[in-house]
Amino acid sequence: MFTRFTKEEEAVHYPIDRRMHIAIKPYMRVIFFMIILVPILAAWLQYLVAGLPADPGRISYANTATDPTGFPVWVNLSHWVNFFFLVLIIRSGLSILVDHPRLYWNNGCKPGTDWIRFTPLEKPTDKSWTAKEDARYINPVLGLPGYRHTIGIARSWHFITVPFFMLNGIVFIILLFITNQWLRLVPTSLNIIPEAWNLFVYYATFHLPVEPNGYYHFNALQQLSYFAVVFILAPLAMLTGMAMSPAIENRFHWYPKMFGNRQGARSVHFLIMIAYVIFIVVHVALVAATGLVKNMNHITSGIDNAESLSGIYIGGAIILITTAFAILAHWLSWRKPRMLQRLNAVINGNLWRLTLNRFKPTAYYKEKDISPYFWANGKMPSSVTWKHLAEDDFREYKLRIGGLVDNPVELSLQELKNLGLKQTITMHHCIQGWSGIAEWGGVPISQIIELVKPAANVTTVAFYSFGEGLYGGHYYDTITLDNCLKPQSILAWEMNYAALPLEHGAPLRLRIENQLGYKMVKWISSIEFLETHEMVGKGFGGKNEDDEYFDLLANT
Ligand SMILES: Nc1nc2c(c(=O)[nH]1)N[C@H]1C(S)=C(S)[C@@H](COP(=O)(O)O)O[C@H]1N2
Ligand SMILES: [Mo]
Repeated sequence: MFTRFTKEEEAVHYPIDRRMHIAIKPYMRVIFFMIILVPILAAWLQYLVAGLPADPGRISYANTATDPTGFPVWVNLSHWVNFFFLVLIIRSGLSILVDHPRLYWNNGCKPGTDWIRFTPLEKPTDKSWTAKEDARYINPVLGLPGYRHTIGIARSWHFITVPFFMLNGIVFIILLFITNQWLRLVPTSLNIIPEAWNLFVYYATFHLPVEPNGYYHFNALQQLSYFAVVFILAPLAMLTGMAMSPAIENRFHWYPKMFGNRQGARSVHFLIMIAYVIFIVVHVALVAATGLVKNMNHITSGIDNAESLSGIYIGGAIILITTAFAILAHWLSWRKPRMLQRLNAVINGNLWRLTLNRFKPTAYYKEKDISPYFWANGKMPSSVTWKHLAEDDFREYKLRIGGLVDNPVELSLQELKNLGLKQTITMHHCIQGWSGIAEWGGVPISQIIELVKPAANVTTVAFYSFGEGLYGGHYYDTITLDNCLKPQSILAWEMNYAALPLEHGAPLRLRIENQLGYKMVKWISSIEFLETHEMVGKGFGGKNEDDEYFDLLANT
């Protein structure tokens, strides 16, 4: 409706093969089955053998003087604000997910070791298969912005909305504890566990227990699940989200280990989303089954009344607004992507530059950590020049280094090697979601900087490739001078102690370890020192930033 694709964009975003297929490994299927089925079977067993347990509703729902009364405006407001942002976060998250439609429990992401994949395709073994080719299509009704390989815009939506979601949550929790409303959510007695179980036996066997009036307090199962959503799911979602950031992983190596490893964090992040979706479905079903009109009045206007339809109208209006915003978001995604990209950079790029970027990335991986597999990405150069160079093992290769420097040079591979070798073992983070640990050897960019002597007004270094971008034109990216000077920033000709393979960027590629993979230009042809990144390409700092609206990172 609001999307206008050019031919090239259509081939990427709206491919012929749009099948969605979910394949879960048997061992994970068994685990999910157990988690869902075992409690339900136990409930049925108890019901069939011993009958329904005493209805906890009759025992403990007498109101006491300390009970919070009613729903203050801030509870209702934050409930719906939360709903509004959660929808945006889940939908943009789905778009991000299908850009690398596989989840793993290991850092190396070897195809076949995924525990779930959202693609009908196994990785082909008879031809090269890049992560970009592996990306899948998602319907724009489900995903924001949907279609295929729209991760740049999807990330903008995800990261623009997350701070609001967090802020809403923080304000909610603060208000919860400065009033007595926390008593609704936080269990104060261990009795809640057997009580919740008894209620579960009711629901699982299709019985409705006596309901407390939610105006004063919730039943035990309701309290436990609301508690879990606010105090477990939401914080875990934030922590696992942060564990996927290269900027964090490279400085605080222990951090993703809280979830096993970086891919464990990504898998848990996904499972939290699933838990949210299951919660929403059950929550809405029970709200409807236990007195829709009254419940809607509680959570909208805050009145305890089972006749007035005002709650239905207000709730309905909020759901309509959320849907209308989804349509607006779709329009913005395709008509104003630059605005979204910039807004994300203003909110998160600056935050990131002012905090994490001040820490130096450190190396800590050992040889034993090297991944047995490493995805390749990007289009191999099709240029005749590069092919000729490759046929001759790059003996004729000359790296041109120029721009605003006192001493422009052209260096052969051997001359580069004579400058010195630095080896690091690091984790690579592709924006699409996969990772891999490899050894990289090459010359620190700081050495090159010393050699060419950039002018005082240089802030940025551009790296140009022999290869092309997704929509044609030379691939390039820019790195700030500050980042180039970090010890982990190297021009690499070695991968895993052997010559850099052609598909991974021979003869020379960039390694900037606190950045996402797309900043690390492969098949480098030349380097240029610049006053700002705005002077090359479309001026956004790189081919992906120009054409695919990828994060502007430090280029704000
Ligand atoms: N020239 C060029 N360099 C590129 C790309 C590309 O498409 N062209 N893709 C980037 C991306 S998105 C990633 S994740 C890494 C992948 O490096 P690898 O193929 O060694 O895994 O290369 C980066 N460098
Ligand atoms: Mo990437």
